[in-house]
Amino acid sequence: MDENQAPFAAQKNDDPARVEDRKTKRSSYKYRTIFISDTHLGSAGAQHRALLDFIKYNECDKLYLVGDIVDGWQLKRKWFWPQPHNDVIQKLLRKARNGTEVIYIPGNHDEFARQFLGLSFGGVLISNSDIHETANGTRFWVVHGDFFDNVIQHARWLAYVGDFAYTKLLTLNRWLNLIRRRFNLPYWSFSQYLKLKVKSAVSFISAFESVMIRETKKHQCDGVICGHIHKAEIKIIDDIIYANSGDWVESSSALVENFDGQLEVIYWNEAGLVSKHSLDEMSADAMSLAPSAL
Ligand SMILES: [Mn+2]
Repeated sequence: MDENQAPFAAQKNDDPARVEDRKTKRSSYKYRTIFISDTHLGSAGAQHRALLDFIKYNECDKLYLVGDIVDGWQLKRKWFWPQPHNDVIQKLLRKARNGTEVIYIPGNHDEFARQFLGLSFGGVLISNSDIHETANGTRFWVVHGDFFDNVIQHARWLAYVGDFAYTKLLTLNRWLNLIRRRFNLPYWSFSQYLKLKVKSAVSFISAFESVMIRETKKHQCDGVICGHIHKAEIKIIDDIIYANSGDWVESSSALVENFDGQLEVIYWNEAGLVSKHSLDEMSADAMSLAPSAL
């Protein structure tokens, strides 16, 4: 079966990153580096179940939090901080205590953290951006990406309106998936589906990607790792590697670096790994977003 066509297919057992947990019978994965972004803790859309499971069953030497980890915009509107969101923060801090190097790059939704740039809290270093060198010597510029998003830079109120509509869409998405869960159907992201269908969203994504590539060349790096647009990706544009760590409100996705330096996009849900995509396997149509049943 073609893996790209079957997003919910079981993974092969010869996966080098896989380590069996004898007690739980669950697979644990170990990576050189993990990149997660756009978890939007403090907003109702945050998929804390999938995220907690991901943090539990994935280990790494270095962890990048690539922005919008906490949603300060939503919290300002209405305080919402359930226990599982707290658990996510606790588990991330525990990783830092247990020897994982954690670097937190604030985004636009958690820009309050930008006042602490260069400081370290509980072993978590806060930085505006970073250069990450992979095991095979590829240099990546790691940044959230909102600095180069014109809508947010030039018309802040417009970004808030967009955020409001987006929050409504995520609410609809949540209801849809509550119903799907009741019928034992797998999670399906309505908002990601729309994003890929709506022309203006698609052209926004490609405009964002072009700007990131241009900026990466200025920084003299081989590639860029960013978040912000909630669309996990790894591909080559104009000889530069464009990688996006995705999000945990729509698609539950992350970016990982294996010990040989290869990057992969992974999709996760509350029951574990859904699918993995390396640079070669990712293509515009390989997104595992088509509804299996609706
Ligand atoms: Mn953002």
